[in-house]
Amino acid sequence: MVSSRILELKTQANSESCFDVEKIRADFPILHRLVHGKPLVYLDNAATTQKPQSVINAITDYYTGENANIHRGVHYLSEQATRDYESARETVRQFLNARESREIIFVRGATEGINLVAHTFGRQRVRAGDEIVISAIEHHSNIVPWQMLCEQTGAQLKIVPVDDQGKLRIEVYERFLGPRTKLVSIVHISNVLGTIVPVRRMIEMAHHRRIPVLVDGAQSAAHLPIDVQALDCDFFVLSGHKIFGPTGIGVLYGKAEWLEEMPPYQGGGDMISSVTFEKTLYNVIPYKFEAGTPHIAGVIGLGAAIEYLNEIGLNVVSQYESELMAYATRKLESIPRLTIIGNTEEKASVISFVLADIHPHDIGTIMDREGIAIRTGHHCAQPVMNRYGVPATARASFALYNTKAEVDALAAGIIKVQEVFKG
Ligand code: 7TS
Repeated sequence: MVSSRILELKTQANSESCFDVEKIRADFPILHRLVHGKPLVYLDNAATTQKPQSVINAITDYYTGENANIHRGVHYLSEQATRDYESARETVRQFLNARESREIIFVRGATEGINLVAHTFGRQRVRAGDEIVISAIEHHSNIVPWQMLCEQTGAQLKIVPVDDQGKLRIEVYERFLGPRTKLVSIVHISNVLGTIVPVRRMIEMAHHRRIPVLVDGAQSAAHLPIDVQALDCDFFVLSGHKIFGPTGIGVLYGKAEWLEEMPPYQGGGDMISSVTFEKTLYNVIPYKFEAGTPHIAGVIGLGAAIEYLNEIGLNVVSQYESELMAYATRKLESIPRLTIIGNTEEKASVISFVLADIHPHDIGTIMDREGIAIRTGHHCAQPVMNRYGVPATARASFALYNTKAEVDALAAGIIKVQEVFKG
């Protein structure tokens, strides 16, 4: 008993001493620039995160000293580029704790990952009368591909509703799961409400009925440790640019048994094992899904981003960010005429809010003059706006390099907006 308490204190002390936010900020060159003559306060991390120097260096080093196409040359540079590309795949495998690296497919981002599954798994398995279950708090990229599939096949979307706080109504979800359900595709963390969706439990419920589940991890992978084996999800997607890596690169994880069964997504080089005009034989996974020259520099940059995150540790990040979220929530709640949209207990990294009588776009514009970058609009989640009866929200979204001082600047900025409109 005593020793476990000592261990707990040691772990706590460790995580505090490991997390030095100023040291982390020093790794991100852009955080030191001015915007409109003021220090940049970057609170638009749900849209994209900034890049540490190590990621920028990895990309520069690749183009400076190693650029070559992969999987096809016997020359030195091609072999080195291939090694680095494949070693990044292994880095991603460990990051997600996938069983095998062939379960890791490089795509352009979360959007392409979802489209890939809709086009392959979806077209192969979904028929008229079937159902696909999503939720009321999805990003458009986890709505539209399924709508398109439904239009093509005659299948139907079932939308799990959300309560006033932003929590999914699990009892309705459970009722939706039935013999016609072919897939559940569900967000892990909402990009508007910040809700952490209980995906583990939802996957378990779906698996009871042998229904596969895709998890949209676009907003979770930078904030929570992900273990696809523990989640037991069938598919998981993420975007590199939201986890401190480059744009244009992302990951689709899929269980090998699904990926092997699925037809290819695009045809071209690298995805074949042999081609004649009569018949083409496809390559093994993951290559079957990686047609054409991939985003090699992007993959190498993503590998560097994950190595950067690994050095800090997502457990430590998650603990730091939840303290920052609690601080920011208290601070914003104390501002009169401000309403936070999304108030579940389980929230991460995102605070959406509205101010009485002031359009979010005006909030964003005035904040920008203060050097504060927040997002305003519908955040590519128009159904969420409709659900809460607002045309748009202002959204502050946090990452591991944000500080309490920046939260104070945000709050001061909001008060300034209110003063401008009072005047
Ligand atoms: N899923 C979620 C939950 C997202 O938040 C986003 C992007 C995507 C999928 C798509 O990611 P992409 O990298 O393929 O574009 N979300 C946001 C946002 O909140 N503001 O800008 C992009």
